[in-house]
Formats: sequence, C-alpha cells, structure tokens
Amino acid sequence: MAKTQVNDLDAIFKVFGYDRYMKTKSTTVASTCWECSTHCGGLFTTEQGRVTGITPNIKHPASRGAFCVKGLRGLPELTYHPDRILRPMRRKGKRGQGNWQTITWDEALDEMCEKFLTVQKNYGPLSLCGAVSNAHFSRGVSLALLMRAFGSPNWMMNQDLCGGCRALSDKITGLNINNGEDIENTQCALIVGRNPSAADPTQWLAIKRAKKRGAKIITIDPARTQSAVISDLWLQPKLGTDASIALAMMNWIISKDLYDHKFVKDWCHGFQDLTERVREYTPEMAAQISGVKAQDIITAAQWYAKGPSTFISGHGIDAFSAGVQTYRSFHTMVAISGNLDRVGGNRRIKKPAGFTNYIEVLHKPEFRLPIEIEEKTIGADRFPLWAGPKGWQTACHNPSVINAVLTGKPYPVRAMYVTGVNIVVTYPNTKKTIRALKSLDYLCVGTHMMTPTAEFADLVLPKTTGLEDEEISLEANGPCLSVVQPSHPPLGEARSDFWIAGEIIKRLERRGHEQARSFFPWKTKREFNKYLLGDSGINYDNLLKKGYSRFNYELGNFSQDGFRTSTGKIELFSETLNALGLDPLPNFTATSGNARNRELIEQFPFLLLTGAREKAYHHSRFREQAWARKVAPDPWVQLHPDTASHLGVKTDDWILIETCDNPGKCRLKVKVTDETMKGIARTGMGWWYPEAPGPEHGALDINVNAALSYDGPKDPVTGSSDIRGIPCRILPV
Ligand SMILES: Nc1nc2c(c(=O)[nH]1)N[C@H]1C(S)=C(S)[C@@H](COP(=O)(O)OP(=O)(O)OC[C@H]3O[C@@H](n4cnc5c(=O)[nH]c(N)nc54)[C@H](O)[C@@H]3O)O[C@H]1N2
Ligand SMILES: Nc1nc2c(c(=O)[nH]1)N[C@H]1C(S)=C(S)[C@@H](COP(=O)(O)OP(=O)(O)OC[C@H]3O[C@@H](n4cnc5c(=O)[nH]c(N)nc54)[C@H](O)[C@@H]3O)O[C@H]1N2
Ligand code: SF4
Ligand SMILES: [Mo]
Repeated sequence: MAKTQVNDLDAIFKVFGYDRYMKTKSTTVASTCWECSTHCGGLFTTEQGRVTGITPNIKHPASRGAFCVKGLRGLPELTYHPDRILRPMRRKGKRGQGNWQTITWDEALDEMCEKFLTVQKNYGPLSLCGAVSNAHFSRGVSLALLMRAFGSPNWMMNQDLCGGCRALSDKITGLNINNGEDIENTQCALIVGRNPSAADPTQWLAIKRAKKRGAKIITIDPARTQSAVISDLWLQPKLGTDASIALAMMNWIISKDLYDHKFVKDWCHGFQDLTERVREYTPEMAAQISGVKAQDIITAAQWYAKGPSTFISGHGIDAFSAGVQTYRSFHTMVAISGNLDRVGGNRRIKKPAGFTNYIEVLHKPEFRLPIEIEEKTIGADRFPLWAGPKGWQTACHNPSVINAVLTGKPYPVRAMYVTGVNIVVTYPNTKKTIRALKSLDYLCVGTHMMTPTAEFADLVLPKTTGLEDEEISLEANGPCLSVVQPSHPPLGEARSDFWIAGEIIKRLERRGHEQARSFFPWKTKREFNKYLLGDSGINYDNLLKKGYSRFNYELGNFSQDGFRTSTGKIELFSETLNALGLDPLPNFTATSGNARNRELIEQFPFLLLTGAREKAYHHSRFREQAWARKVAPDPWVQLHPDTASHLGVKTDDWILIETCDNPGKCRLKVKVTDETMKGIARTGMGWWYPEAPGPEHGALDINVNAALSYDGPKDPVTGSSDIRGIPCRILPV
C-alpha cells in the first residue's frame, strides 16, 4: 500500500469549504487508474477526504493486480500538489508573460463562449479547432462534439504520433484486434517495438507468466529491453526495417506450407497476390535490409507459425513515415497463420451487445456535421482515411493545422481549445508550435498544472484528476468493462472536460444556437455513461461496486460477425488502399534515415530514436513531483560504447542533438551502454522543468521535440511523421 504525501491540503480544503469531508470516515472504492490507456484496476482508500492508499485490484480481469508507480504516486501527488491549478485563470498582460487573474467559472465560460463565437463570426466556424490526447477517453469525445456544436469538424489528437498506424492498418486489413493479445494462453509471444516493462505493467506481468509457463518469447527491438533479456530469441534490427522481417517470415511460412489453409480460403482476400509479393523477401534479403541473421528470421517464423501465437506491438513500429505498411506486414501474418481470434492468439475486440464505444459515438450519424463540412476537415484532402468524414477518428492532420494557423491555408484557424494534451512539449518542432499558439486570436487550455502549453493561453481551466472523475472504459484485454469512480469531490473548483463542454453547450443554447444541444444531449456525465452502457444489460451499481464487469463473448464467430472491409474478408490485398492509388499489399519502404546518401551520412552520421518510456513519467507529466525527479533527474540519451568513444564523450556528459531538419537543438545527458545499437542516439521524450523560467520552462532546451520537424516525410495513410530513425549529429555543449 503506497502512502501518498500530502502537502498543504488542509489549507486547500479550508479555502474551498471541504472541511466536512475531512470528518468522514475511511472509505474504499473499486476504481481504475486512467493515467494511461493500460487502465489498471485498483482499490482506492480515502481517509478524511483524501486518498491515502491505493492497492492493485487482483480480481480485475484486465490488469490482474498490475499497477505502476505513476498510478500509485503520480496520480495522488498530482491531485494534492501545492501548485495544482484549482481555479479558472484569465491572462493579464501579454501572452506568455505569466501574469494571471483568478476568475469565476461563470466569467470563464462566458468569455470562452463569446470569444469562440466572435472568431466564428469573423472567420467562419472552421477557424475553431480543438486539441486533446485521443478518443479513448470521454474527454476526446466531449471535445470533438463541442467543436461540432460550434460548426467545426476540426480537432487534433496525438494519435499520428502514437497508435495511429497500428489502428489504421488494423482497420484497413479488417482485423479489429487492438489490445486483444491473449498472452495468458499463448505459446509464443512476438514482441515488436514494444517495451512492456516500462510502458505497460499488465502486459509485462502477463509476459513473465507466459515465460514461466514455457511459452516462447521473441523480441524484435534495436535495444536490449527487459523483454529482450528474457526472450528465447532477440532480433536486433536497424531502425524502421521491421517490415522486411515480417515479409520474410511470411515468405517462409507460405513456402513451407505452415499457413492456415482453411482460414485463408474462407476468410482472406488476395492470398495469391500476397504470395507473389513476399516471394522476393527471402530471409537472406531481409537479413541484408535489417541486419538481422537470416537463420533468426527463420526460427522466428517457425515458432510463430507453430502457435498459438500472439503479436504484441508498440510505438517502436508506429508513428513513422512507413508505419502503416510495417503494421500491414505483421497484421497480414497474424491472419494467414490462423492466430486471429483464437485462444492464445490475438482476440478481436469484444464488447457487450448494446454497448457504445467512445469512437462509435464520434461516428454516429446523429452527431455528425453535414458531409460537405466534414470534407473540409484539415488534412482530409491528403489523408482521407485519417481525417474527415471517412477518417478513423474523424480528427485533423495535426501538422497541417499548425501550418494553417501560421499561413491561413487552406483557411484561417484562429481559436483553439486545448485540453488533456501538452502540445508545446509533445508535438515535433516546439518553436513552430509556440509560434502558432502565440499567433492565435484566442487560446483556452484545460490543465492541472501550469505547463509550457498553458503558459500561452488566454484562459486556463482547472481540470479534475482520475481521483475525482467518473468514467467507463472497454478493456479489450480483459475483456471487460472497467470504471473510474471518484474517491472524493474535486478539489477547489476543478471540473471535468465533460462538464466544461456541457456548460458551453448551455451558453450556446442561451445565445440562440439551439442546434448545439443536438451534439451533446446529455445533461450529466452519469447520463452519458448510462448512454454508453445502453441496453447491454450491465448494471451500473454492480459496475461501481466491483470496479469492472465481465461479459460473455465468443471466439472465432467469423460467419456471424464478418469483417468490416469492402469484401467482407480480411484484406491481405487492400481494396481501400488500391482505390486510393496506394500500394495494396504490405511492403517495405525505406525511411529517410535508411535511404541516406553519402553526403547526408557525413553531415548527420547518427540516427535519432525518440520516445523510450521512463517508469517515473507519463510523457510530459509528473515533472513537478520530487520523487519522480529523484528517480530520473535528467533527460538522458543512450549511446553505444563505440559511438561514445568515437565522439569522445562519457556517461554524464551533456551533448546537443541536431537533426537534418534542424528546427532547433536538444540538450541531453549521456548514458554509455551497450543496451543500444551502434550509431544510434536513443532518448525519451516529454522533458521540461516546471521550475525553469517560463513560458517555455525548458521546452526549447531539453525537450527532444525542439530538435524535430513536423514537416518531414509522412506516412501516406496516417500522415504520421518520423519521430525516430532521423539523421542527426551530436555536438558538444
Ligand atoms: N512509464 C510510461 N509508460 C507509458 C508511457 C509513458 O510515457 N511512460 N506512454 C504510454 C503511451 S501513450 C505509449 S504510446 C506507450 C509507448 O510504449 P511502447 O509501445 O513500448 O513504445 P516505446 O517505448 O516508444 O518503444 C518501444 C520499443 O521500440 C523500440 N524501437 C524503436 N524503433 C524501433 C524500430 O524501428 N523497430 C523495432 N522493432 N523497435 C523499435 C524501442 O527501442 C523501444 O524499446 O507507452 C505507454 N506507457
Ligand atoms: N518526439 C516524440 N514525440 C512524441 C512521442 C515520442 O515518442 N517522441 N510520443 C507521442 C505519444 S505516443 C503520445 S501518446 C503523445 C503524448 O502527448 P500528450 O498527451 O501531450 O502528453 P502528456 O504529457 O500525457 O500530456 C497530457 C496533458 O494532459 C493533462 N491531463 C492528464 N490527465 C488528464 C485528464 O484526465 N484530463 C485532462 N483534461 N487533462 C489531463 C496533463 O496535465 C498533461 O498536461 O506524445 C507524442 N509525442
Ligand atoms: S500503468 Fe500505471 S499509470 Fe497506467 S493505468 Fe496502470 S497504474 Fe495507471
Ligand atoms: Mo502514445
């Protein structure tokens, strides 16, 4: 049981009149941590109005007792941090000067509504844009629907930098398997570009259990991660070359007749075309591309084909300019090997009949804007499967939005509502993001702490944390439904994103925009949650009591469910990509880092890998917390001993990284280790120092996105930019 540190909470409670909760006796609720999408079930104990202990819930079907320090310490210490923003604040003086005036919610919401309506009147509704992390939480849905209520289809989410390539490949291929890994029953776990020991404790515990049971573990990762250490086979590829390995594995599986004939015959479209495509990808050829031994590729193919096998993938093969094709190479292999929706394989997403997912809400016809407006979503012209009416989550293409703010093309974007995302730190090209935010007519930011993004706002809104909110989520890896429930009322005047959206809708109605209500018919969050449960038959009270709810599901019911593609089958040959003039078959394409010419290699001799996860932080979060800063005080960069000695640097030296796109530099502290490959600079992301001078708080200094461009090569489907495998040079400080 972790004890939380309490700061000047008594003072906060007194100021906001919460003394009465301090007198209540100890209570425990079964809830879920929603600091990250792992969603670990926990028992949260509240004493005298504050959470004093969190215990992992071993009964939770998805997390099964997994939890991490970010949930145990990060979440409570964020909630009770003395610097937490607890009242709406209006900018005084110039933007970014750090002068704020506390105002009431009524003043804040009236102002936000008026300013948005003014911009809407001056530049049209499309000039309004939202930004949020994703639509796996209610905040994504409430933000998107709020923007639609103003008449704008424009909102940004960070999935082009996160799981977007995986999601689109999954959708195009027709699998529907995101997070459906059945690790508990697998005989072979194929871990690709995923670092579960740092990123996902639920997965990591399950992998260790599988290992103990005798399942084979294969890791494909350029770095020696903890899963590589426990693996029976570790393949160490050059960055961005994984597609060649998957295609060669399929070459072996097909040529040795190890594929699932019945599944291929009944349910796959384009097997002959795929066979022809993979013919050229012999293990020897893939070995040349990837630097991995041909024999290791063959062994991986044999183990994987024997199965049942589960494919566990992550950010290491996502979010780059060849992300969708790389995922297609693995996803088609999941299909032809018969590992789809079988025990020990990759389950298709299950949900209770009658239940509505967040993403399904976004696609419901009653909440849509007219198609001719949605077609104008920024980026829909270039990336129609990503943005706009046919888009996966209907959101914008982010770098195109930043450009629209700065150039007015394809049309002006003049006001933004940013919540649950810290875009100055987490989008590539920090300088440019700041320039864009500074140039807006109006910026409203919802946050818990003063972040480098909130610093540029006109209005800052105080947000509830996961100890104060109520939320339902579908856990594909359970499968089950899980609930976040408040341990106590919000501190100060913090409010949820859902509440804020609802209050703005009320104001729009009062100002004569009655149609706004149709995008947001729910009056309370509870009502919305009940709407999601629909007629699934799941009892809300039982859900709250246990913290989760299991439901019945069936595996492999393909004839009943079918596949959501144009052919009704798994599309090895994608008709969707073909219709767009894109390569319909999985393929390997070299990224800019792999395709460097001699001149570029001389100038930028290394490849930059960003995003390695740190246990104490969640992206840019928790940098204000003393324990986390003690565990990981500085932004590090791993260099192989040969690379370090070639450069003449040693552990604890500071260096500067500059990429070939050169928007700026990033300062990092060297860790010399053979965990990483020669010639690579491997670093994390999300760094800033809350205590450093504002408004940037170090975001232009120690934040790797200060050195990255958002305008480089793009994945043709998702518009994702390279955030690893980027040619770079290393300079002394
Ligand atoms: N503690 C902590 N946990 C987190 C997060 C956090 O910030 N902190 N963030 C959460 C979020 S939103 C995400 S998206 C996930 C991300 O977590 P993961 O999906 O695990 O992704 P990364 O840590 O970015 O990278 C995983 C591995 O990919 C490897 N890799 C890099 N390039 C390549 C490549 O070209 N090929 C292959 N095969 N591997 C490569 C890296 O060396 C790394 O070990 O973590 C989640 N969990
Ligand atoms: N170079 C590079 N860039 C990357 C990555 C990389 O690997 N390399 N990774 C990318 C990935 S995978 C991701 S997911 C993104 C992450 O990018 P962000 O989503 O911007 O990252 P966070 O630091 O988690 O920022 C979340 C912000 O939301 C606030 N917040 C947290 N919880 C809540 C909540 O419940 N409600 C509200 N309203 N706000 C909340 C926090 O206070 C914080 O300021 O970064 C991407 N950027
Ligand atoms: S992995 Fe950690 S931060 Fe993520 S949900 Fe679980 S406890 Fe919370
Ligand atoms: Mo992510």
